[in-house]
Amino acid sequence: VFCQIAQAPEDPILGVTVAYNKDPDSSKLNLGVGAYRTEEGKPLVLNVVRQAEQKLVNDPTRIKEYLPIVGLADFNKASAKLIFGADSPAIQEKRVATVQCLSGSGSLRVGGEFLARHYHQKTIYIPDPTWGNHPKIFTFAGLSVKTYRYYDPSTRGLHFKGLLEDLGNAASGSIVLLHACAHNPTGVDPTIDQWEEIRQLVRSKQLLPFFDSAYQGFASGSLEADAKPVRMFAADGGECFTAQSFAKNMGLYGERVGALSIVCKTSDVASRVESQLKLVIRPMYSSPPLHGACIVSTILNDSNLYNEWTIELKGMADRIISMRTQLLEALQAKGTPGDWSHIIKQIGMFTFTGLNAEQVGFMRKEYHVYMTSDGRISMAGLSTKTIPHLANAMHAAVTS
Ligand code: PLP
Ligand code: TYF
Repeated sequence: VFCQIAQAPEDPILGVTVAYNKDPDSSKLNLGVGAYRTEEGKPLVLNVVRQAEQKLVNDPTRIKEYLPIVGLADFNKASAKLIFGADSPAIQEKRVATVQCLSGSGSLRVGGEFLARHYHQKTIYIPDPTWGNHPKIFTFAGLSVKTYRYYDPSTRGLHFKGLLEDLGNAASGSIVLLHACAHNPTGVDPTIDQWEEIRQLVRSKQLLPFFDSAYQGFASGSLEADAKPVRMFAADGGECFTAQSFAKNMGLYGERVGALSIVCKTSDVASRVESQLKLVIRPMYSSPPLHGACIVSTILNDSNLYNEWTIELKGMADRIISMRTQLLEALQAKGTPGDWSHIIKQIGMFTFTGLNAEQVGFMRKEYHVYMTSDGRISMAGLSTKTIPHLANAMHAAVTS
């Protein structure tokens, strides 16, 4: 058996790191994967995470029992509060079913499979472009994936007209995936006024909104501002799905901690929805991991740690924003042809540079700069020290 099995290709994003690791050049730069790095190029464990872990380790009552299928109750409550807001009517009316899942990816997968089993419409509209894992997650969950226009390469901004047209033409009831903030890979988000128009269209066509919130706090540095679009939808009384990740905003990547929340019409519906989510989760992985949920719960439920977290989070967001300014200034100083102002207009972890696959290939070969073939660079992988090298590579790519 398996003698004929084909070698699978590397993942388009994670494969960039594989190639980077094999490169012996000392000037190499990995701007592929969206993972935060310090100014020294090192992964960062937040100080509040260390403190929470100390508290957990020093507590002799902590045991390693299985969590329930739906995960840690205190974590679930605090996660819903974080994304929907403490004063959210949906939470107060107990209309939200929240289950702890394996980070953002697992939350999307569980939500997708729940919809494939229990929702009358099996089509999900995802933005074009979107995070490369989205179409795969939803297809394997049993949904049928279509796209809506999102990005306009000619303006390097939102294709708002195309978005409204495509969602306007979607069959009533279709599911719509929306990036809550810091759209990956484009770094282009709708304005609040545009979100309001999207919300009205979604509700008038009875589309079902499914938010992917992987960057709360990372876009603007404010947890509240980045949750605004989700809160607009959660506050209008209609249904809303949200997949939350703590990978980036708490730096808990490998702990795989996240949550799926489903806002329902009544508390009775929410409790039946939760009972069905358990039937999705049990045969998939039985129950979620304990450690990451305890860390998040400790931080979110302690006002001192929470405040410290918001400061550290803002520090990460601000460093990324400062990388944007520095990169733009470096290109302008070199007189690199073209308008590069989108570098500071886009938000979140990534800049969608507009460089094409050939230029990306050139930069990898000649400058050992690694990024995804769509021209996305992770701003979090840059530092003041490495920006000149990137600017040289980009300048050469567009002038050679
Ligand atoms: N959704 C988007 C848009 C992302 O960019 C990511 C990670 O990069 C995820 C979801 C999920 O990540 P994780 O499963 O590590 O939470
Ligand atoms: O950089 C990105 O867009 C993501 C990062 O288990 C990622 O693909 C990497 C590993 C993982 C989840 C997300």
